[in-house]
Order: sequence, then structure tokens, then C-alpha cells
Amino acid sequence: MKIMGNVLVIGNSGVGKSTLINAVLGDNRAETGFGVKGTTNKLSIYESKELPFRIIDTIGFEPSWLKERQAIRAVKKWSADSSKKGKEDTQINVIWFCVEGTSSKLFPKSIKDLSRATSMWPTVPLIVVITKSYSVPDREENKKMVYSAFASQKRYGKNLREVIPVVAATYTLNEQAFAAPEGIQELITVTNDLLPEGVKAAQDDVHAFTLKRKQTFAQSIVGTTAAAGVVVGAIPIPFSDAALLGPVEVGEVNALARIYGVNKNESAKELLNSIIEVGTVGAAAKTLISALKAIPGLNIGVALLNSIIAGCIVAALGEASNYIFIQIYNGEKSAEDIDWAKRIVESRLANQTLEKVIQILDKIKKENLNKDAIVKLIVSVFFQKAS
Ligand SMILES: Nc1nc2c(ncn2[C@@H]2O[C@H](COP(=O)(O)OP(=O)(O)OP(=O)(O)O)[C@@H](O)[C@H]2O)c(=O)[nH]1
Ligand SMILES: [Mg+2]
Repeated sequence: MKIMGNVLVIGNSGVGKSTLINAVLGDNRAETGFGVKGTTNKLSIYESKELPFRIIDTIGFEPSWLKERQAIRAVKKWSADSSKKGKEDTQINVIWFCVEGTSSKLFPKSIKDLSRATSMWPTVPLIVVITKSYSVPDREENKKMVYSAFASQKRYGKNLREVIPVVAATYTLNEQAFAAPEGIQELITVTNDLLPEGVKAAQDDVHAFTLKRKQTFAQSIVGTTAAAGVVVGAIPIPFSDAALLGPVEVGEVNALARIYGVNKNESAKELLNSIIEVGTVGAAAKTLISALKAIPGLNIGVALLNSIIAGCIVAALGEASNYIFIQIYNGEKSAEDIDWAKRIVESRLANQTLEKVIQILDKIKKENLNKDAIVKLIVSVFFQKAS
């Protein structure tokens, strides 16, 4: 399927976005019904037979605070919607950030607004359009100003591909002096050339966005199940065979697998069973428990210790599973890589977990933490590097 690109036009109010869009679309301009529910009164989407991209016009960021918020929210809503399946053709592929050539400053605030509105598209190529660029001698100076304003920008420094001064409609100074339209064709050509890169960037950005959301969700599942583990661990019977934790862990691994869609076929089932097996009755878990209990001078009540160990095993298994599922989700591994997955779980539960548990115990001994705080601590320790 050939994707028709989308160009998002943003910038402060009155800089000339709509005028620019009219010039680019020419006579064949048509507002499309294409869009995302709830944004159509804030965003207008245009296309023309001659252009391989749609243009999304936004209301300006300024002057009123309310309008600004609405503009940013509309773009964000549109963007979040683009990450859904079947909405690939609504992804933003190129951004035109409009600044006015007649004003001498590019306020850092405008760049900040730009970055807030387009936070979902951190790698999409960006063109800064200097609108109302009537004064030819000022153009070079204006370009320099834009480049230097973006040079200090961590995020957009990389994305800025071109700075193009334009005059979108004839500007008349007096009977003899006027500025004729200029730069429009260049803008179209440059945008065209950036589209393939923009399509790829948008896909990557959507992937990253989706993954981040999945990770947040995964972390909360691990938190909930670690809490259940802490409760189970406090049951005053020996649980060193970790059998009691089984149901909690099975639930955890399955819930995480569902988040990443690693639960669909036979090989996925086998993978999940292997992860659970290694994580529960596996030698690693037992080794961890006896290693901990053998530490002299731990000076912590057995019930609390059991509780913490249980929470940590659940968190460690959750972190390891999360890592495994992300690799599969990213296509770097497959559900058939069972031995690899087992090794991950084993190593995570053995060496790395012991250190982390000791770190957690230290902290718990120093501060008198309640159950919720303990669970929070456990999850944060286990997820500190998994980002
Ligand atoms: N002559 C001339 N006037 C321009 C040009 N660009 C913008 N203008 C004028 O500047 C004013 C604002 O332009 P718009 O295109 O409405 O600005 P906008 O960015 O869409 O503003 P909002 O929709 O409020 O965010 C209008 O009066 C335009 O006619 C240009 O290239 N030439
Ligand atoms: Mg407008």
C-alpha cells in the first residue's frame, strides 16, 4: 500500500500558516473529511491532486493560553490516534514549523510549544518555514537565527533538515515595490524528498510510543503481582520450594505476555511455560533463597525476609519476562528462542537478583517502610535499568 504522506503545519497564530497552505495547494485545494474524531474543529486537513502529501493546518499556538492548549491537545490527540492499528495513513511524516520573517526573534517558547505538540514524533524530519520573508537581505540573517536557535535544542537539532524562507502571497509595499510569491516550489520539492525518510521515522516513532506505553503497563502489572508476592511470602509457613508463589507468577507472566502479544501460538505457550518453570521451581530461585538466608547478621525477621524475597522473585521474574517479551515484540528474538529465554530468566534470578535484594534489605532496615513502600522500592530497584 502506498502511504500518502502527512505534513503537519504548526506555529504561532498569525504567522501565515493558512496563507502558506493555500499557496501550496493552489487552485485544487480541497478540505478532506479525513481526520480524527474530535479534532476536526481544531485541525483542518487538505489535499490536492498534484501533491503526494496531505497538509494538516492547526490553529496557532498564541496568543491566548486557552487556544494554545487546544492546539497542542488537538495535535497530541491526532498523534496518539495515529498509533492505532489501521491508522498508519494518519501518521505525521514531515513537520513544517512556521516562524515569521518579519519578527526578529524566534522565541524559545515557540520551540517549546513545538516540542510539546509534537512529542510523539521525536524523529520526524522538520522544515522551518520562514513566512512573510519579504526582505531579501534579511533572509540569510533569519536563517542563521533559526539554525542557532535549533542548535541548542537537544531534540530538534537533529531533525531540522531545511530552513526555507517563503512569500506565500504577493506583498505590496507601494505601487512600485512588492514582494512576489517565492519559495513555495522549493518547499514542495524538499518535502517530497523527505517523505520516504518521514514515513520510516513516523513508523519508528509510533513503535517507540507504543512500546513505552506497554512498558508502563507492564511495570504496573509487576507492581501488582509483586505486592501479591509480598503477601504470600508473609504466610508463616516455609515456602522455600516457592510452590506457593506459582499462581502469582503464572498470572504475572501471562499478563505480561498479553501486553506484548506473545501469547498467540503454540510456541508462545511453550515459551511461557519454560519461563514460569525456570522462575518458580527452577534451581535459580532456590539458590537465591538459600544464599540470602545464609547471609550472616541480616538481622531481619523471618516473616519479613520471606515476604521480601517473595516480592523480589516476582519482580525479578517480571523484569526478565518483560525484557524477553520486548525483544520478541521488537523482532530481535522469536518465541522459538526458548533456550535463550531460559538463560535470561536464570541469570536474572541468580546473580543480579541477589545484589538487588541485598540493596533492598539495606534500605528497609534503615527506613521503616510499610508494605506499599516496600513493593514500590522492589519494583523501582528491579526496573531501574530496564528502560
Ligand atoms: N501579503 C502576504 N500576507 C501574508 C502572507 N502570509 C501571511 N499573510 C497575512 O498574515 C495574516 C495572518 O495569516 P494566516 O495565514 O491567517 O496566519 P495563520 O498562521 O494561519 O494564523 P492562525 O490560523 O490564527 O494560527 C493574514 O492577514 C495574511 O494575509 C504572505 O506571504 N503575504
Ligand atoms: Mg490559520
